[in-house]
Amino acid sequence: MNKLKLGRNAVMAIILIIGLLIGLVGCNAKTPTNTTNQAAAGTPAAWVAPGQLDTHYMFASGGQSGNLIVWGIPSMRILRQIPVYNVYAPTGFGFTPETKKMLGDKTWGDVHHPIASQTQGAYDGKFIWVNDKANSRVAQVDLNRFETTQILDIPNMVGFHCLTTDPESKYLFCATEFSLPIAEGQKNAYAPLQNYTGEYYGIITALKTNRDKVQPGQPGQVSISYQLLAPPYEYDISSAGKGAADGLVFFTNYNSEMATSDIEKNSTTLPLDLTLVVDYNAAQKLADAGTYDQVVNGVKIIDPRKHPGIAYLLPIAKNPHGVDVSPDGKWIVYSSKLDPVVTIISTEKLKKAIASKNFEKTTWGLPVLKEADLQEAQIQVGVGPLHTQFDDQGYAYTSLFVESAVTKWQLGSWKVIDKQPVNYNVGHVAVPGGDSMKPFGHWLVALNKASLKRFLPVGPSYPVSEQLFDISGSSKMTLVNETPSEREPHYASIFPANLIKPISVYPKDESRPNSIWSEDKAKIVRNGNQVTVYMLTIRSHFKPDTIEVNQGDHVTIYLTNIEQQPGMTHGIGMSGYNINVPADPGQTVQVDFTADKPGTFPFYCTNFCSAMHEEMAGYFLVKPKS
Ligand code: CUK
Ligand code: CUA
Ligand code: CA
Repeated sequence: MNKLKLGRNAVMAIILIIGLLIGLVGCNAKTPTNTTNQAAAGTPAAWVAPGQLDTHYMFASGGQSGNLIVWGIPSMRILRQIPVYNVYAPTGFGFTPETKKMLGDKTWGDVHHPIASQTQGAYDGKFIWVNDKANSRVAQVDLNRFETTQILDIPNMVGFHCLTTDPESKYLFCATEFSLPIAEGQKNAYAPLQNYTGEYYGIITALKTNRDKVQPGQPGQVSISYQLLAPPYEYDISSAGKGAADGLVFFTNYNSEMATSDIEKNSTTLPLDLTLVVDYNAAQKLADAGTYDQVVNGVKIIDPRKHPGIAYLLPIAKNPHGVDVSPDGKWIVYSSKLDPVVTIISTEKLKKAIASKNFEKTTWGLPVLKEADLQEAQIQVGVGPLHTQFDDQGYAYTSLFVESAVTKWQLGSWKVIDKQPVNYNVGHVAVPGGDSMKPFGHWLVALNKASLKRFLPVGPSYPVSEQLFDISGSSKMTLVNETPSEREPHYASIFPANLIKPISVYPKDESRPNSIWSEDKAKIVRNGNQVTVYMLTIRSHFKPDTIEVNQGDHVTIYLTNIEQQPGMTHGIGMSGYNINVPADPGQTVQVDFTADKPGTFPFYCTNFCSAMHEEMAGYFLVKPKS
């Protein structure tokens, strides 16, 4: 998307010309402003009275904030920020040994795609996986605790963009956006750009979720299964098949031209780009049988050119971005950024063509399918289509970035039903369950990259905006609410609220290692220069509340909040040693540091827990060496 933003004017120009030629561009394509005839925001359909609960959760990408943002729908109230790739003081993320280790030396992530775990093709409310485009990582978020429980670095990829899962969420699939050379022991290996076509690769990674091995709150167990070499194109978005398309996974790319400079111009010379279709069962079978072609940085790599039956190239109209599979899997919907169309590929025709080896030619050693044979329809949705979601009534919704609108169309009849303006430059749209086999419909959120005059100004950059549409009617979509959000939003997963069942307290568990549950168990244990503090907290004190160590000691504090009242969080905050760790009711948290600075360090409870909250403090003393 970033590239698209940079080249917005150029892209606009090309598209407007195309649009004018085919008579598509009417007044809708003009830049919308606050004068568009949108319904007033916050209409009764979106009204959630004080004290009333929302009917849906939305887990939205927090972009460069590195967070997953949790909203209530339809109120658009922010309920929680779940830190994934960044230090976040309110939840102590990046302050405990486990979370420090998860983050490593990285100080940001670029969250694009929160992918909801599924069982039998339906959202099951257990996990969300999110990618980090910036640093090629994938993370697991546990919806029982609303916390990140794993961050996994993926070797041999730099900048991976898409993420998708199969209907049982056994696997996750992702692909490099930026092709690059691969080499043992290196993350960013060197090869001259002149050797691009021979020495650079696109990489597809298949991950196993191993989700059956994970108890709620336990670290994630996502592991790398294998990687596939792919032509050095720039892979954009992926969607795993389901239903009729089960076993396939689809990847778009916008640069089959293999441009390495002036990409804005040079990646737009072909009318069709060669997208990738992978038979992941066939590839997994090879990996399971121990068949692979090389191991690089610990990952088994399969070269699909040497194993026919794994990967195919499918030509799709100009610089496709999103690819989305209809709930029954019968239709694969490709959105062409630079053509005002979505192209519908028939899964039945695709499977037939693969089975009968009806290929046009070979490119990069991979068979190329004949698009004209597979195409079911091409729908004129409007200018700059990016992503499509589905509802439970047989309708599809495609975002139009350039036109700043959402088009509603019908599966099967391929008729456009409605188009509504959004404000402004929409990226993804999200519908509850809208990428699964069981969409719930009713709401659609447009995750816009900007807003024009919709909110009070906050300096030279505008807030981005998220706009809520009621799509429950059979024809018109109605704008009912909107809110500014964190830059920059991409995808979101929306759930009916009853699918999400977080714990309200950590149950008291005396067998939990290092926890203490009564004041007589509070103690400070010295072992050489290791000082271990077993501390508890309850309104309104810490026990022990005085800790004295020698300069140079290594200190570990296990703090157990023995409260069992929901919402009763305490926390330990201490300046001088950069300590800030909240403990939710019933939780045991760990603080680990070396007391290398002598002095007196008051610590205090960071959460206003009672009338005696401020009295809830203690002293940490470090006796100077000399
Ligand atoms: S991408 Cu952002 S609007 Cu990273 Cu899903 Cu299409
Ligand atoms: Cu405990 Cu404030
Ligand atoms: Ca292209």
